[in-house]
Amino acid sequence: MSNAAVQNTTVTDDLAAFKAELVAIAAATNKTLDDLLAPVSGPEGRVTDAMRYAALDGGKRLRPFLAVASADLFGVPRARSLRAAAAVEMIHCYSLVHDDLPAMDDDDLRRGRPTVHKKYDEATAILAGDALLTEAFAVLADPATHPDGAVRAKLVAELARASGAAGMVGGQMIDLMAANLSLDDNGLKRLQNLKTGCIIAVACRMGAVLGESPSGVIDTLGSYGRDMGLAFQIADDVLDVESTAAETGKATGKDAAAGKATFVSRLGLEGAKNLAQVLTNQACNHLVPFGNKADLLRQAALFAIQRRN
Ligand code: GRG
Repeated sequence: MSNAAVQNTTVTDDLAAFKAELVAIAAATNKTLDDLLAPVSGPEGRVTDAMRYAALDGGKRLRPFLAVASADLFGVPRARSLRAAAAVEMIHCYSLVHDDLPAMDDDDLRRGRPTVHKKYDEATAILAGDALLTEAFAVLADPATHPDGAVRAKLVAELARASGAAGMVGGQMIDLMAANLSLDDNGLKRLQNLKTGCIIAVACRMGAVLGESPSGVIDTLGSYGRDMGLAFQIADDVLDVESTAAETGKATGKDAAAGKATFVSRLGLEGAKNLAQVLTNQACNHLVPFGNKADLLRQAALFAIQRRN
């Protein structure tokens, strides 16, 4: 790790302001999701119940925070940015529901509770994931998200690209094949950028799109999100080794047991932590043009590597 990179950071270690805002945005996101995913009667209500189980009550809501805090840089009304935040969280929750299925990671525990297929059944979990995925785009396409149809179309295109085969789904495909691929460091970075980084980056990009920012500004926030997303994933690999299921609310130690390359297996614990710190500094450097207005985003980058769950 370069000392210059570490010294270059202007991030304060005091995350109190960030943590308070994370809690406030999480509460507002929960309310938005609760309204958008209203229960329905009739037999089809089972899938809505499963969607609510997957999306409400739990999770750090880091992606909603990033969407809202990025939009705040441009004075976007919260009524709009919270809808974008809810859409990103719906995609994230769908990905967790499908990732937990027996055909993928086969997990029984998520956010400290039984996974959706354990609580309901596999078919219901597949449908709940499908419906969260599609509902996310319905939310973005609604004029309540932004009065300008061109902005709404851009939001839809951004989230679709980040979620699909060239983004998160592509990353998940590589991950499922990873044990047989002998990935090198760059291969592992590419996998994690796609699987985890794309959705984190698009949350930031969507804030700038809502603010009707020029493409250079959208890209700058996306670069922040990409670097902090990779640091977040490295921290996840470290937590997978250093923490317990009681702390994280999900199974730990599974990647190593499956023989998958992780940042810890390739770089060692200290090497992985150092790389996460370098990426955090790099993420913060992208925020320089925004000055003090971006302090919460700086603290979010630090939180991504300091968290215990
Ligand atoms: C099934 C298409 C498809 C994709 C799955 C996101 C994902 C791709 C799988 C999740 C597996 C995993 C544990 C990835 C590591 C990083 C990560 C995304 C962790 C979960 O995100 P957090 O920590 O979770 O933000 P909460 O519960 O806080 O929202």
